[in-house]
Amino acid sequence: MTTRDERVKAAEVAGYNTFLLKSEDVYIDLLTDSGTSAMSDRQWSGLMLGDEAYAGSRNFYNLEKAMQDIYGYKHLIPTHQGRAAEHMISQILINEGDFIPGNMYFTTTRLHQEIAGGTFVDVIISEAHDPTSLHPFKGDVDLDKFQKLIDEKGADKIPYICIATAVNMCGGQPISLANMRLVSEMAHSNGILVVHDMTRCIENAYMIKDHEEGYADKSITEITREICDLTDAATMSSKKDHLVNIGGFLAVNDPELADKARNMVVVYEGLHTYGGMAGRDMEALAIGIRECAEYEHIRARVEQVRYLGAKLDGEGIPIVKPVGTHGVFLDARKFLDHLDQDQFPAQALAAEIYIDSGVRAMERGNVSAGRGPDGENRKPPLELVRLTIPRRVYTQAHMDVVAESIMEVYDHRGKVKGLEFTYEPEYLRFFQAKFKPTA
Ligand code: P61
Repeated sequence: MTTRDERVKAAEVAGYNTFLLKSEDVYIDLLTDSGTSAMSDRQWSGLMLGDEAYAGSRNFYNLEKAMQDIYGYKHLIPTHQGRAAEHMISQILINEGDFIPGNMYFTTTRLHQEIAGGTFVDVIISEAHDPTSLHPFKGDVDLDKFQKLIDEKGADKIPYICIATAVNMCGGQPISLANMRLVSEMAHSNGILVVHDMTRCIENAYMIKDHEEGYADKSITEITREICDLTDAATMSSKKDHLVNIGGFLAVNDPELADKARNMVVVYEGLHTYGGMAGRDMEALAIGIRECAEYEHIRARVEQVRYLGAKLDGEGIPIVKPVGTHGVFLDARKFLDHLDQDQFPAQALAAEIYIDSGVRAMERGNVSAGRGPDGENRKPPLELVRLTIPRRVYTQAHMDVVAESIMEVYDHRGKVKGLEFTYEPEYLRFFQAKFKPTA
């Protein structure tokens, strides 16, 4: 525990950026669910079975088998985390001047597409940009938007469509299998590949089981396979669903694409049988892949997120609804409706919550979206603060403490000041930017 005075000081030193706080100054850490989940006894035991041979470690083959059993992709190229897989697939498939449609942007994904010479195009349904829309599958693709892009730019300028499961930036919102099937058909009939950002695929599968018609009696693994079978390749940040602190991979079906990726991984990550991970980490990951698909686990995980969401919603706090899979997202635009979007309300709100209680959250709005090619802030429709729940770490009592703090901040919301940059990095500015309160 820290005192309020200590937190006021810590927030100032961190430039009002929760990424720049020291974790020892944080009481309940809801910055991210990335690499922050608790490994099980079985995963910890796996660490002791590390085969640290440079080449052909037995842990690699266990990992490859676990990935193939649960997701069904043919080839596995391990990486140290998700963005390394995004880098490789972008460099291999995108040519200068290409367009890459996706169901909402993700920060690292879009950046790698841009670095490779591509332009990201948002084709998610409009409901995804509206925190109050109760659409049950806000991760769905708007097929008219996708078709329009094909008509306007030509299918030969679209190497692939990137489909995320449990779409992060709009609140961990699922895509339905019915929609995915149509997207896959439309893409493939135009010679466009489907690349799956499967970082939270198991969480999406739970949502499908929970409320897509016809799936209540299917298992999480059956649903997961059905999702993956509609796609050609996948990027994975194993730091989320897979319950490990580090790791990721690229998975592909086409052997030629696999060869290109294997050739590239040795340049940037390490040999193709470890890709930047230690043998022991691959073993813990192989075990995590199987554990995360267990119904009891995924149900407890998503329902804990829903518990916090229901609590805040019940108190009239503006949140993104329906509550998604990995966190509760506060609608900062509504919460701090006295601030202009260029005063970074979500950044200011995340800092204020930290000062109130030591709870650390993350900005997901104007700062995260960065600047467009014209140099202006992108000003995304969603201006959110993400209260992200790590897996198997916190209890419902922790959720109660978080809810109390949010309610307290809500009571004095009119006093919260906006922010302006004092330092703005070129890439992924939200990670390292610094701010000061506006006068
Ligand atoms: C997160 F503020 N997510 O949610 P890597 N795709 C998706 C992700 O959620 C994801 C990656 C790819 C993080 C960490 C993080 O703007 C940020 O293993 C859907 O982190 O490289 C990561 O996977 C990249 C936080 C990343 C951010 C980027 O907290």
